[in-house]
Amino acid sequence: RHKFWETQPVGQFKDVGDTSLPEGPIEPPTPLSEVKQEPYNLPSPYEWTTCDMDSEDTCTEVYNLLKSNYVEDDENMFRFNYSKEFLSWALRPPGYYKSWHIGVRAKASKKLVAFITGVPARIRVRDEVVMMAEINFLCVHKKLRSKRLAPVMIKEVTRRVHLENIWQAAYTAGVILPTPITTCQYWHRSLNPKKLIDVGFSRLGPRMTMSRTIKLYKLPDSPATPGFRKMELRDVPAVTRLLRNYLSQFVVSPDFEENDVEHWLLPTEGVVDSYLVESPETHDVTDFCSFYTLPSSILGNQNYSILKAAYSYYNVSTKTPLLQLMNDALIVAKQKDFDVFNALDVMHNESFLKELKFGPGDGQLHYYLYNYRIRNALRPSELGLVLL
Ligand code: YNC
Ligand code: MG
Repeated sequence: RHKFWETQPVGQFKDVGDTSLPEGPIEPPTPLSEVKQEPYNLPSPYEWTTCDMDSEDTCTEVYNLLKSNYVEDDENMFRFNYSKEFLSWALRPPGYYKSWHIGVRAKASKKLVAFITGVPARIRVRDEVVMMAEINFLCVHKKLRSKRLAPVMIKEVTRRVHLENIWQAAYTAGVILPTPITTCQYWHRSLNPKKLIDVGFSRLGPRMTMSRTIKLYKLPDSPATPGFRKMELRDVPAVTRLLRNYLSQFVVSPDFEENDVEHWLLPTEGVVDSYLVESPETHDVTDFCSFYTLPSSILGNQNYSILKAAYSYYNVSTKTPLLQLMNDALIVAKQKDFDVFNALDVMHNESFLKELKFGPGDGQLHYYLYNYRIRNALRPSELGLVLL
């Protein structure tokens, strides 16, 4: 059934429930001298390119490929529209490798037709911290689909990850592959219900009028929690401590150090927003919330072309109830003119989703590890990892 994935060191469907298999790496690392030195072969009209994401022009080419060919919802009404600033942030964390930003060009026209990326991350699985690649932005131009290009791209990124002496990876996909470590659901909180209904993102509930719906989703003009403010550079040590302590309770999570927190969580205009609660009495940082900006193109609507979406990222509450903290996050997202606030049912998110009027989405998001077996699938609430 999975001609490619059956050949890969991933948990296989036939092994689900087999408790005799050990947790951890499926294959041992090989000596670096035994890693294939040349790129995999592409069909002859195409060639490999390493994408220099420092270059404005390359960033624009990648942006345009994804804008027209990346992930759509099941009904093909929306397509992710990652901004250039976002791509530049997502692909250049501390210690990134340019060689992991892989493109495919048509030899004749030099047009970029496919893409896949990795970035390095320390991921903790139970009490082991494992160096991994986070694989993202796999995309093949619509006109080149179903030609088995994706397996070649995956093998090539794997080869380049191996060349850096890294043997594990983490990734998410909307499709079921062998085999998810957990399956999560997206929940959506309307901030601009009229637009969401107009573009077909949501529907008017039964026995609901537009004006009742608008009233239902109304939010206060400003956050309620005393000491709630934007995160600043000087907060990096306190946020790192808060986050490390919080994430340690989940089975799988990133192992963030200060430089990671500075990169991934310090606010970047139009890319990532982070807020914290500084106790007005002690000046301790007690709570933290964050979301990233990922608009979607609206396909074929007369009135609107972009859906502005915020995605819940990492949130930590120690003093402010999580419900109140996330309500404040909704308020600032509304102030920033987002149309919708999305969250997965990971970590402790279930505790606020229903009460804060999030509704369940249709698509599911499956999480995977490459070359690392987990004995039993996790519950989403045991997962402390959000990929972009
Ligand atoms: C997918 N999303 O099952 P089998 S998510 C992984 N992730 O293989 P072809 C996928 N594999 O089943 P197409 C996949 N989608 O025969 C399909 N596959 O074993 C598998 N869409 O290849 C599929 N982006 O080239 C099958 O298919 C084989 O032309 C078929 O290309 C697929 O970024 C794709 O959804 C997804 O652009 C590129 O449909 C194309 O359809 C497309 O004939 C729209 O491929 C955009 C989209 C995917 C977003 C993402 C995470 C990717 C993870 C890749 C796996 C990484 C493994 C770890 C590597 C490092 C290891 C180390 C160390
Ligand atoms: Mg293909």
